[in-house]
Amino acid sequence: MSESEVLIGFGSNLGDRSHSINRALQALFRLAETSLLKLSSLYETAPVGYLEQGAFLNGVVQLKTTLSASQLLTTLLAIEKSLGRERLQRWGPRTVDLDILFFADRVINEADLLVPHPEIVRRLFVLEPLCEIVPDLVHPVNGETVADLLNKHQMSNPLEEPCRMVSAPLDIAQSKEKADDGIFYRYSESG
Ligand code: A4P
Ligand code: MG
Repeated sequence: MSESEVLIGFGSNLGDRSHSINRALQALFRLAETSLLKLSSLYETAPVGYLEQGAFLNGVVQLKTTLSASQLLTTLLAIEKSLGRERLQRWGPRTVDLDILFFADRVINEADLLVPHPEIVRRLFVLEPLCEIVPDLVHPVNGETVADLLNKHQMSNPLEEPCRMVSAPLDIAQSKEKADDGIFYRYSESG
């Protein structure tokens, strides 16, 4: 059975955002075919795309999985749904959004799945947490590292509001022993 290393971006801007993110990570963590490798810090970020909505919490997780890319997508959509996600508006508010950023070094162009995620290079809220955990990862389409992509993005968008780190992740080895806790970040909405 072949295993792939994948990167998933997560975001939430509705309700108890860190609670939704902790639950989504716990659901990923519990998948039999999957283990967690690295987890970024949690960042608070200004909304991109549709601006009339609340701030997001964003981060990135690296997994090892024997699922195929389409099985992983189906699983992510099911986790989003189980956490109350309703698709009301493109780029609009969401309890939790899970995107496949990279799936090994594969390039996938299917009707329901684009990998690497086409927006990576334009999104500070993805590049910053990615760079924290996998700065040397090479983008399989343009051949540049994540660190270079972040650097370029920052040079061409000097006025963009920076991501604000709000919580370091709990040690993953520690979380493995306490899988039932489902606490990956300790962050409270009231600050
Ligand atoms: N899909 C295709 N490729 C992928 C992929 N690599 N990973 C398809 C996941 N899904 C992929 O997604 C619609 C369909 O995209 C899925 O059913 C899948 O078949 P969606 O999440 O329902 O649609 P959406 O979120 O409304 O639109 P989209 O384009 O996915 O939006 P994004 O890219 O998820 O962006 N600002 C900040 N600061 N932080 C954020 O997290 N997020 C968004 C949404 C906008 N602004 C944001 C943030
Ligand atoms: Mg999405």
